[in-house]
Amino acid sequence: MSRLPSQALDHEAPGLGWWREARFGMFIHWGLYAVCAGTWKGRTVPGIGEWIMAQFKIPLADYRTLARSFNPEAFDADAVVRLAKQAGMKYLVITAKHHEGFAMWDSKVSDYNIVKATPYGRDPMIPLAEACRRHGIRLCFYYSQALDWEHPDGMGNDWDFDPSKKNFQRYLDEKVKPQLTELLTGYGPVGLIWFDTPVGITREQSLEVKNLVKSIQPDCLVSGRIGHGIGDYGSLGDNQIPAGRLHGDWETPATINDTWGYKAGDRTWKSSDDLIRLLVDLAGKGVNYLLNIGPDADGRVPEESCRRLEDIGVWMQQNGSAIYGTDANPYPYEFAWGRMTRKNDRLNLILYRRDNPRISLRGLKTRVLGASLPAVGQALAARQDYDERSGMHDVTVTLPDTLPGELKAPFVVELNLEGPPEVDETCLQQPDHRVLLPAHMASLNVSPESARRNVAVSTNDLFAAVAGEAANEARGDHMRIGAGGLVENWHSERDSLAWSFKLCDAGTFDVTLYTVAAKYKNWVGGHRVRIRIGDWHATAEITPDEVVNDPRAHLFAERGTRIGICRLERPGACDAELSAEHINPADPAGLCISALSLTPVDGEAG
Ligand code: H79
Repeated sequence: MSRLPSQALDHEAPGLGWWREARFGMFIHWGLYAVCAGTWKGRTVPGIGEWIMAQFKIPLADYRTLARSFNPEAFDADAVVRLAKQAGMKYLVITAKHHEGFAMWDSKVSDYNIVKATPYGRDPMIPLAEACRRHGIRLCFYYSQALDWEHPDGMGNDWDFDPSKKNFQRYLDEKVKPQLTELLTGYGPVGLIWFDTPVGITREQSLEVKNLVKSIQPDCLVSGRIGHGIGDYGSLGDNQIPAGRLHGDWETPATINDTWGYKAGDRTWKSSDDLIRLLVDLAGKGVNYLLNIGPDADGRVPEESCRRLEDIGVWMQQNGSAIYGTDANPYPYEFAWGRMTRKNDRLNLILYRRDNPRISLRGLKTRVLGASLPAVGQALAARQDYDERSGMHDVTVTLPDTLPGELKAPFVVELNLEGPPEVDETCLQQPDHRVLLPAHMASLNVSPESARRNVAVSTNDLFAAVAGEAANEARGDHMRIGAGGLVENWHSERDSLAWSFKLCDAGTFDVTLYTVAAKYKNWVGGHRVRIRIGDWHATAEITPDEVVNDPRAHLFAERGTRIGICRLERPGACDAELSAEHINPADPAGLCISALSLTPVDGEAG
């Protein structure tokens, strides 16, 4: 069973239907930081560009002069919306006000806005709203409700303003609420307000802000980062890819390179293929993908972003039916061959490669009525078996000898079922003989001593606020399964993990344990673990034997450690246990587990 947290809602948000159907949206980060393009007085900001003011503690009096040279004459609202539409995106979220505090619309609340303070002198949200209406894209606004480096009472700016003199409520009343009122009354229907980084905001204050939104536009959604678990849907961490299916409504905001706001030197462009895989990966886990572009100070969208969005659009044209309006993979785990989504009585198998003449699926109990390649309307032969001795269900679909020319990986194989899919939710040995035991499917054995060290996480902790928007988790400082599906915060040698799984064929396996670093931190390792699988056991030191090269590991460094060779003689129910003999105190993340994998040694298994 999957133990990934679910987004606990105290209500069913009205108007969430379009958002669930959409699955894919465009994020736009645009503000004064685009003028710096990542550099201030010859110094380039490490990391994300829109944080330059805070990173260099630029005095407000200096930062605000950027407005004088902000003249984005090349901004073409219609072209931006067409770019989103062509990419297959269904909603668009633009930074009305980011942490810097600068309003990107004609705000009467403060002159610190694009109309009053720049030579441009126009409100880009007007043509943007019109273009969204014209092209059928939902217009949404990002609004930083807690961090505001311009207002003396906003959170975050402690270089111009004395934190001890701040009255945060005054900032909410003087700036946040009147500005949100403008955004919700001046531009027609707003799909959602994307709140972010709820540092230093109380539950009551988050509720006040949410209630204000609903009082003006009852159907306008609020993002999970409003704080305190009261959003209409959950927000994963920036660029976070969970390890398995999530329950409830989730979204991951993500970048095409590494920055959100335009940063001239950031050349870390993900490939179109990687971006398509990320979209597929998230859809398979029931997560919306909100993919960012950062226009420059002229208002131009970087060429690299445009090209990648066009590539995604071509793929979506052909394969969108496996993404839009779908639910997560009914299996709690992911597959080596690709991902799966579900729509009613249909399963969409999205294959990353065509490296086998057949695709086999274990554990599907529902009868398969037919299989096809929907993109080319070609039926495929499918066989379904049930082995009474092992209790194992098997489906095998035969792929054509060569894929039709217009089909490019990842490609979709559709399975039409007699009813809603019913699947075996235990970890199963896969048809390629591999066994993957993901951390989120483990049962945790937290010792009473560890469990007692439960602490409240302060809402002033920036990382807790962003990475832990899954704020509804009971957070303690003991071992737990985080929103991303990792076993994290393992600091006690008394704690352990266990999995049960089904083995179909006896064999000899390479056992590898995958461990992860804290976000943005280096991988440390150096722990000693003990692993038992059936009667076999081994101890090992966590060393970086294999570098995981997966987009998911981009911000969360992941390494595989070879544990040993294990022989499993008896097919059937098996179990595995992982315990810690020594946890390296030098690792800030503690022991953080992604998965245990058993790979058949060549020529042995089966
Ligand atoms: O809008 C984007 C980011 O600016 C915003 N969320 C996405 C959607 C965001 N707000 N807070 N954070 C991200 C956390 C920021 C962490 C960091 Fe830093 C900023 C890491 C490096 C720069 C703060 C400053 C922590 C270390 C240095």
